Amino acid sequence: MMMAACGTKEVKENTIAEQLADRLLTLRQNGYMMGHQDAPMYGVTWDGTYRGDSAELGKCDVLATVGDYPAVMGFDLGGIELGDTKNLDSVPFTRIHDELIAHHERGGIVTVSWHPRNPLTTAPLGGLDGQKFPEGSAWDVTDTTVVASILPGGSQFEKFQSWMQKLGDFLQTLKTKDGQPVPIIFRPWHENNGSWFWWGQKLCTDDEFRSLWNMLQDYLTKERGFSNLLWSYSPNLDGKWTEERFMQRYPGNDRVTLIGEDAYQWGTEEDFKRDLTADLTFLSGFAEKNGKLLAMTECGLKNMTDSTWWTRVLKPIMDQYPLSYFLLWRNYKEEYFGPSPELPCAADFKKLYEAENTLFLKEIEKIK
Ligand code: BMA
Repeated sequence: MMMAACGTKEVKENTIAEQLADRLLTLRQNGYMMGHQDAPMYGVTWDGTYRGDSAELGKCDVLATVGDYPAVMGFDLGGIELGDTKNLDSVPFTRIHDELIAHHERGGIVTVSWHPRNPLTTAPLGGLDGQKFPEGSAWDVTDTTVVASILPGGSQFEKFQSWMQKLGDFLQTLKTKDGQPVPIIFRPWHENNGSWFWWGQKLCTDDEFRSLWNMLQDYLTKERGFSNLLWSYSPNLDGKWTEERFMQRYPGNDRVTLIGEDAYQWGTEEDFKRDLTADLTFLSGFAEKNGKLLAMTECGLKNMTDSTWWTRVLKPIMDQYPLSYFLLWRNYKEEYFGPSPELPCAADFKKLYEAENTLFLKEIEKIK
C-alpha cells in the first residue's frame, strides 16, 4: 500500500486489488454477475485452443447464445508449476495470457484458480503438456503428507518454492498494454473441505492448511509484491457449516477479501437446494459480519440434464443473497455447465440473461 503526502494529510492510494474490491461493491448494487470458466477457449461443439485457428478467436458459447460475453471469466493455471506450455485442460498458457488480458481490457472481470500437480508424487519431469489425472495430479490423494512435505523443513520444500516461482513468473506477465497489472480474483486451494485434492480436509491438519495458504500468499504478496490479487477463499458446498468448523481453516480476515463456495448439483435437486440455502445463509452472514464479498465461485449442473435448472433451481436461491457473481464451470464437449445455442437449455439461459439482476459484460463494462 502506498501513502502519498498531500499537504499535511496522508492520502492513501488504493492498490489494484482494493480498487477491484470497490468495483465489485459498486456492481453488487445492480445485481450479480454471470461468469464462465474458459469461456473463450472452447465450447460444447468447438475447440479454439489451437492458436493458429483464428476462426475460433473471440468465440464464446455465452456470446453465441445471448449476444453478450459473461461479465466474469475464469482461467486455471494447473501445469504452470512445471513450465508446461499448456494447462491441465490443454489450453496454451500463451492463450490464457492473451484472453485474460483481453477480457480485462473489454471491461470484464477475471478470476484465476490453480490445480497444481502433487509435488510429492509427480514424476520428476512431470507429465505431458496438457495431461491430467495421471498419478501425481492435483487429485492424487494417495499420500497424506504432501502439504507437510512442502512446508519449511519438508522434503519437497525447495521443489515447491520453484513451483511458486513459476506461478509468480506467469502472473507477472498479466499486464495491460500500458504496463498495468490486471486485477485478478485469485482463488487458490479451493474445495479444501473435501478430500479429493492433496490439500483437502483429510490430507492435512488445520495448521498445515493455514501454513500452506500463508506460504503462497506471503510469497506472492510480500516477496513478489503482487498487489493486484484479490484473495478468494472458496471451500466446497457443505450443507453443515458452523462458524466453528468454518473458522478451523479460514485463513483470516486480513488474508481474504472474498468468500464463496463451489456448489454443483451432483445429487438430487432437493438436497442441492437445501444445502445451498443453508450454506449461503451461513456464508452471507459471515461475509456481512466480517466485511467480505460473497460469490458462487464455481457452480453448475453437469450437461444441463434439466434444461430449466438455471431459472427454476439456481436463480431463486441466488436472488436471496448479496452475491457478486456466480461462475458456471467449463463447456467441454464431454462435460458442460454453460449454455450453447443448439442445446435445449439455451432458452432458459436467455431468460437468465434478460433478468434485471443478472449482469453480463455490457452491463458492467462502463462501471469501473
Ligand atoms: C474439473 C473438471 C476437470 C478439469 C478441472 C480443471 O472440475 O472439469 O475436467 O480438468 O476441473 O479445470
